[in-house]
Parts: sequence; C-alpha cells; structure tokens
Amino acid sequence: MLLKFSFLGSEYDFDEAKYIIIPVIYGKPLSREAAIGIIRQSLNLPGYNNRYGIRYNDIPVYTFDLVIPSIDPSKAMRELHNILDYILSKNKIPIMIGGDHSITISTVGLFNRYILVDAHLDLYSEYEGSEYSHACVGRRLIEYSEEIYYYGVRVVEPEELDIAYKTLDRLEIDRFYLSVDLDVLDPIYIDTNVPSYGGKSYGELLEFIEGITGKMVLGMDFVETVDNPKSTYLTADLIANTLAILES
Ligand SMILES: [Mn+2]
Repeated sequence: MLLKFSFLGSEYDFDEAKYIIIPVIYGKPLSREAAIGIIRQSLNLPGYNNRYGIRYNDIPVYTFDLVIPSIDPSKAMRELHNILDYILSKNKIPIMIGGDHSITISTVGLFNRYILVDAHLDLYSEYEGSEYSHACVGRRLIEYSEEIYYYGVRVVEPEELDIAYKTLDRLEIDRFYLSVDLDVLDPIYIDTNVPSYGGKSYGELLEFIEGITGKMVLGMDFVETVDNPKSTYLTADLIANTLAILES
C-alpha cells in the first residue's frame, strides 16, 4: 500500500477534515524546509497514541499543498493571510508548520486572542532592518491585540522592556490562536534557530497543552524547528499529541 505524503499519512480530504496542516517553506536556512521533515517524521509515529488513547487515523486532518511564500516579507504575509482566511471561512482550524516564527505575523486581523509559547518575547519593534523579523512577532501582535499571553519566556532583552506583556502558567483562557515556537523546549530535546538553555521539558510543555481540553483553539502554528531528524520527529510528535488532546 502506498503511504500518502500527508501529516500522519491521513487520507481525509479537505472537506472532511477539521484540521488543516499548512506546510510553510519560509525564512532562515536551518528551518526553512523543516515542514517537509515534520511530515516525513509524522509517518514514523506509532498509529496509536497511548497517552491519550486515540488512533491517529481517527483524527480528521488534511495536509494542504506546500506553501512557498514570496521572498518579500509583506507579500509573504499577505499570501499566508489569504490562505488562513480561506481555511477559516470553511470553519476549519489552520495549523501552519515549519519555517520561521515570523509567519505568525500573517495572522494579524484574523484572531483576537493569542498564546505565544516561546523562550523569547520577540518584542523588537524592528530587527536587522525588518519589522517582519522573527524577533518582532510579539510586537506586531501586541500592537494589534491586547490579549497576548506568553508561556515559557526566559530570554528578555533590554530593548524589549518598553512594552508590557502578560504571562500565564496554565491555559485558563478560551478561543485563542496558539503559536508554539519550539525553542520553548530546552535544547537537550530539540535544535531550533535560537536555542536557549534552561527551557521546558517535553513533559512540561505537553502538560501545558493539555490545558486546551474542552476549549476552542481557532488556529495554531509550530515553528523554528531545525530541519534534522531528531528535531522534526519531536515536532511531529508534539503536533500529533496536540491533535490527540483536542480530539480525546
Ligand atoms: Mn523564540
């Protein structure tokens, strides 16, 4: 039997699916093509999730065509924005995977409340001459919504302290967009573009994500993973566990 090159090898079609995985090829070289590795590694996961008692082929997930946005960041954000807008208009949950954290900026205008899971605040107004940098994600979101909450932050630069931010340790809000920068994890677990020691364990992160049980997650992304087998496997496992939590 041929295995479909889709997240978890899922055979659901777009109309049947509730979750739409969007593989985004974008940004810094080490993570640019990680989405492909994440999908490849998702095919190596066991078919049954013991932790949450669910079979992966019971999860209605569909994998969108590979998205390779324009090099020009403002164009790229508009392209991603339009794809997300289309998926939301079909009452489905978009999940961007791979690439650079800057892709989260494309969600501005589509969601009101955000949880940013990240070692960093990304509150630079501008970074390396760009307002679309991965280091500006939090800033662009906070300029647009007051309801931005961080989990796992441990690196704060003085340039970022001119702006107030909120943190939470437990997921006690509802109806939100969840952005997961994998560097929230300690670098012993995963390689990311901007690693920093003293991070969360995989178990701690999963425990936090378990807080979404019974809540409405409107969209998600999983970003900044370096494209190597260990890191893409962990990312695939985390996304699969997140879907299992939502469906169990
Ligand atoms: Mn980060």
